[in-house]
Amino acid sequence: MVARVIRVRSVSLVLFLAATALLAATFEANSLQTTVAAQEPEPKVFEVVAKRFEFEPSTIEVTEGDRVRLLVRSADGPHGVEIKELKVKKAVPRAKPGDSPVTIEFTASSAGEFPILCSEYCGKGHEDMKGTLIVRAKPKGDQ
Ligand SMILES: [Cu+2]
Repeated sequence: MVARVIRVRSVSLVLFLAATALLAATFEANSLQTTVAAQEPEPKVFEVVAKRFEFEPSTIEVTEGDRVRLLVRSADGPHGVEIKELKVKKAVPRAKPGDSPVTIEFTASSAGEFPILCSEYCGKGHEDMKGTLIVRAKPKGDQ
């Protein structure tokens, strides 16, 4: 009987040690992840409204190499955001109260001016619904 109690105790001790080791390992992995995440550049965030028949703002300016995040909402019916050169294409649904915006993320990998198009037919002015993404060349000497 006594031996049995001791055995139960040592089993729980082993379990406790294993759990502690696991916890420590998890903690280490987590802090490692945090370090990696901290090295990634923070995205440049733009709130964009898509409406018949324009994007607001219609011009978005970033620097080459920037990570870009667009938070897009429709102010009326369904629209979409398409930047062909960057292989961006995402539908923006009809405006509904309480909706969260559509998130589009990409890296502005090369300098230039890229048309932002509406990818969903949204009415008579659809073809004219255009914005511009301006990617400025990275200043020289800046890595
Ligand atoms: Cu549209």
